Amino acid sequence: MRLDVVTIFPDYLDPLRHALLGKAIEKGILEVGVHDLRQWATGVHQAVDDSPYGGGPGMVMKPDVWGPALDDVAAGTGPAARAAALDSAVPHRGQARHDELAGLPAESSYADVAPDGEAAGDVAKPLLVVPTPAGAPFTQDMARRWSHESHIVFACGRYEGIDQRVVEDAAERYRVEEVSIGDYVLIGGEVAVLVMAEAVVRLVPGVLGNRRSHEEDSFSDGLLEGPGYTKPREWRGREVPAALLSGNHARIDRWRRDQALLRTQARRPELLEGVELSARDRKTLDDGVSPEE
Ligand code: 6GU
Repeated sequence: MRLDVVTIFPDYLDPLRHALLGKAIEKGILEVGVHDLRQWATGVHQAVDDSPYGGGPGMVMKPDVWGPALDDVAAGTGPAARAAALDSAVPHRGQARHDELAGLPAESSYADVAPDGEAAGDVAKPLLVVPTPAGAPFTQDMARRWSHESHIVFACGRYEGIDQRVVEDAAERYRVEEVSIGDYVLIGGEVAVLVMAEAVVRLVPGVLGNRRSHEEDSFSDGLLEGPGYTKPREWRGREVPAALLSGNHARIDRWRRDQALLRTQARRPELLEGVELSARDRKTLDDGVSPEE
């Protein structure tokens, strides 16, 4: 999977190199390019924004800067062809490309065949994600779908957003999604990109050591995940719940399901509407306690 981020604050994306995502880069599963939008700015002031038509506060990011930037990042041309990979990134498919090593602009730096047996062609149109508080909610389902993409480009807006024509025009070269990570306003899309990149990349096979470890995540069955415990068995006078010490796997599974149900009822009751409940599930929710307790 290749991720490209276009931003006026490239340093903000440094955490993509660390921990889980850095590991994925080192393993060759992930390739990351961060591009400074100002490379596409023209004129003496290198302006990337201007006052909004119709008046009002703030500034809107200029289409004549974003348009060429997204063209180049889709094609791997122009400024997008060089200095794309972060320090720890190893180019995927194992080998550095000679044009990159020579610092030469290539016709296209990206492989033109999508992985996972996808044919090159229209399905190979990269996904353009535009983070905005006015977007559709980013969900675990979206993260799962995006984990199969071969190329995702994130366009980080600041100020009052990007001229809307950029999003419309980009649909010629990309599949475009405007998304929000929650009902609050951030200064720009950079932190939202870190959130989405981590949610997506951890689902790519080979990134997490244990494949089962996301089958039981919160949301994977529509419920919040219940509490977890490790040694010691008693700590500061608090015991690990007896069901977990029973060695009876049916009882343990039932207890875990009950904890997930009760926690979801307490914290996110609206999620229960999307979950298929057995008679036993309903009894736990009605009683407010697990029968395995
Ligand atoms: Cl994706 N961007 C910005 N700027 N603010 C947000 C957001 C995204 N999601 C919630 N608030």
